[in-house]
Amino acid sequence: MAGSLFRLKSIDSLLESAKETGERTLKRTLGPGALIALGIGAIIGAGLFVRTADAIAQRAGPSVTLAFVLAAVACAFAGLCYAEFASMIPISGSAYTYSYATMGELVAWVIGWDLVLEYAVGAATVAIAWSEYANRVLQFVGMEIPYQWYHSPFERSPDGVSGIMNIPAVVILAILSGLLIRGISESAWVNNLIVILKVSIVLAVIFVGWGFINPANHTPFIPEATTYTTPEGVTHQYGGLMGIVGAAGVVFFAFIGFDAVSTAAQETKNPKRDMPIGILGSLVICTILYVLFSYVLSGVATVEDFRTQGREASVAFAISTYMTGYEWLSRLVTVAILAGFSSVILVMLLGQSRVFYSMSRDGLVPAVFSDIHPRFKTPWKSNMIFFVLTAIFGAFIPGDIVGEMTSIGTLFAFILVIAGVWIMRSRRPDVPRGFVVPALPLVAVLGIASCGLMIYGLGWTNWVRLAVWLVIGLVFYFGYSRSHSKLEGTA
Ligand code: ALA
Repeated sequence: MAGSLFRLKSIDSLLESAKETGERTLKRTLGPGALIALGIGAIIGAGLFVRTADAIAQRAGPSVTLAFVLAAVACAFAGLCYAEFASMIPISGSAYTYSYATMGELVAWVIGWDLVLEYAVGAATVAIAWSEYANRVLQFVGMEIPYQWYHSPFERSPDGVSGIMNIPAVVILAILSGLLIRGISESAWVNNLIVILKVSIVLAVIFVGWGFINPANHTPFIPEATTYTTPEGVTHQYGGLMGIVGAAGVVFFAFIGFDAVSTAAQETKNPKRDMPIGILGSLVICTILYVLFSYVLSGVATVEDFRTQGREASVAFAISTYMTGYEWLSRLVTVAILAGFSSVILVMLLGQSRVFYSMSRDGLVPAVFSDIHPRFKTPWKSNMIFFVLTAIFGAFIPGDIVGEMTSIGTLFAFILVIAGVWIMRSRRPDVPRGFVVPALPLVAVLGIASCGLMIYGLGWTNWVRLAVWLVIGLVFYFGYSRSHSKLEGTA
């Protein structure tokens, strides 16, 4: 039994099957600039425009800017490890596939299961964020969604109205799942357009907002350590060092997506040189933007604002409340944010169906997840199932809770990936790698330590959520996957 838990998919057979499906013949067209754009397109989203305000309100006040630096450093370590894996095992399926070939079936299962938190729950988080800004757009034309229909039952407005379900979140998930089922081709120019749009609004907020910073909002920059209880009754460490560490776990969400760069290793002209440039380049650019943006946001509005009426569509709120004369900017930002969020949701839903497609082909989840539509050639049943799952999360769970679940799940997956690269270096030094992580044991140790620190900072409620999720996964693994695995009987 112990042997079968650690049975490995052989790297050689993976490379063979990649050949059959033509994945090895991808054209090497991407240079460093294209990789950086790919990263930024997948990275900037709800993390910056919604979660930052939560991190200010619930965890760190203005010291959220330091939290962004901490999260970025951890991502850089993990990103390098992703790049080595991707250049060694160039096949879709991401961290799940890498770990199946290196740490065995059980770990692969845990990562695949965990990626549901990154992709599906992450998509729900961004959909909830989308609904806040969609309501804002409706307000421009004199309409408004009643509070109870764009909030979960666990939320309450400052004047005491209880949420029922978040309908706009379900609607956007339905539209984008439908698009995926019909099949979309990812096009570089749409991505470039979205990147330009996102970066422009971030820069506009930084430049215009700088003049509206009220120094009183930045004093003290690191609030005194205490606790804060959200209106939903969850208590967090606020202020001090732990406030920053907790906030880093929250805003870590804003960096998710850079792993998309590593998955393009096989389409990169010169992975050895371009991978680190693409990953670190997009991270450095986003970190600079994020630090400046959060400095401005926390300086323009007060912590109290972000705890009360500025809790929603926080950026639009801050501009229209404090930046007199810039209502037009608030409108522009709101519409652009909606477009930007939609592309992030799409990427996440797509990533989710790809991972479960790979798992289904390996027999670890039912065949329905790799059933391809005869005409559209997409895993449509999988898309429908994940629509239902994400819609339930989006409709009935508050955004900060799903956001933190996404962060903790992804951090855990990162730790396993970093460990995998380390293990692989000693077990299979012979397999050629397009990109090699420099100073490996050190980078791995620092990567694991920094991700672990953020998991610690997210607090016990999130540890319990992650543990419950993993236990459900293990029940499924032992009840179904182990006996249905295509490798059954081989170990
Ligand atoms: N990093 C992405 C976002 O912030 C997931 O929306």
